[in-house]
Amino acid sequence: MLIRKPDDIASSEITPEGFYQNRRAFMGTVGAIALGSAVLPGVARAGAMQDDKVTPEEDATSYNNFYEFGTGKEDPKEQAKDFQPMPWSVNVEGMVKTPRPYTFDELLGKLPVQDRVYRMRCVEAWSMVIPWQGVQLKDVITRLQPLPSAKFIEFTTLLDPKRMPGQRRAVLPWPYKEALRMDEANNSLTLLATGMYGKALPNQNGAPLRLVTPWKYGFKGIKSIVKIRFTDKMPNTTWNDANPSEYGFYANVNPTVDHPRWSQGKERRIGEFLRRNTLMFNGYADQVASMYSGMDLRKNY
Ligand SMILES: Nc1nc2c(c(=O)[nH]1)N[C@H]1C(S)=C(S)[C@@H](COP(=O)(O)O)O[C@H]1N2
Ligand SMILES: [Mo]
Repeated sequence: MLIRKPDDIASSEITPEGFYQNRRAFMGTVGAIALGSAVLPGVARAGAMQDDKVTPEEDATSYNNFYEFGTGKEDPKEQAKDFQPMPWSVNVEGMVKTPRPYTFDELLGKLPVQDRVYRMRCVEAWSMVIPWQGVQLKDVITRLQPLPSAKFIEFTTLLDPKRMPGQRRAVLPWPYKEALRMDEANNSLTLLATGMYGKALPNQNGAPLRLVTPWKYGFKGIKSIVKIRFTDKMPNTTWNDANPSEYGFYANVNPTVDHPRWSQGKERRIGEFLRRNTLMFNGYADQVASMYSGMDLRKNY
């Protein structure tokens, strides 16, 4: 069992401890873009609803899923603490004007910085509210100029068992891959995040660059991206490869479609005691539902 049932998550696992260590190492490296404009939780509220309080930074950086750094929720903070994300480059491949490696700055530099507070819902039925900094993926796509024939965009995480100790065990088919349909990628909600809580992205949250799609389950939010590929065929994705009966390509948050092993109707907001109802498309239906009109969302899960 790769993903545990929500009931298996002990409350002791969400206790933050010593989370500030190692943070400063990243300031001034990837910080340039992430800190381009200051944001404080509670100031930039775009995307969050009234009763959504920002999750304490301690929790968001000490209770993580990042199997490249261990399968336990507290493993990534510890096992990623010496990871050096910079220098970083992203290989752009496939149906695109100029396939080539891009440096971090070539890919993201000078694009408008976004501050977005998003609800994030893990398939394991816990959720958080995170203030992200990053760029809209659609701005990156415009810069890269995919060919009109491209229908999907695929992302791949770094493969380097020396730097990512979790990859020494075959708990998932490495490297981790995710993909979006091109209209999903060009939706205004979709971010390539470089920071959170006004700081450079911590290693355990996917430094230096990760995907954020708040209407989809968390596993779509691929971390530490080293490859972007444009294609006309629906790509395989890691969780779908690992367990096709449990994880589909679309992964839209849908409280009416249960996971085979548990209900998706409710969620535990990290830091809260009572469970909340999970909202269709995680509450972002206004912005995303039209992309799926005519699709059977029970089949296309
Ligand atoms: N490369 C990679 N990306 C990943 C994962 C992973 O194991 N490896 N886990 C996913 C899952 S299941 C979730 S819920 C989110 C968690 O993001 P967070 O730790 O920043 O909250 O990252 C996603 N991105
Ligand atoms: Mo997840």
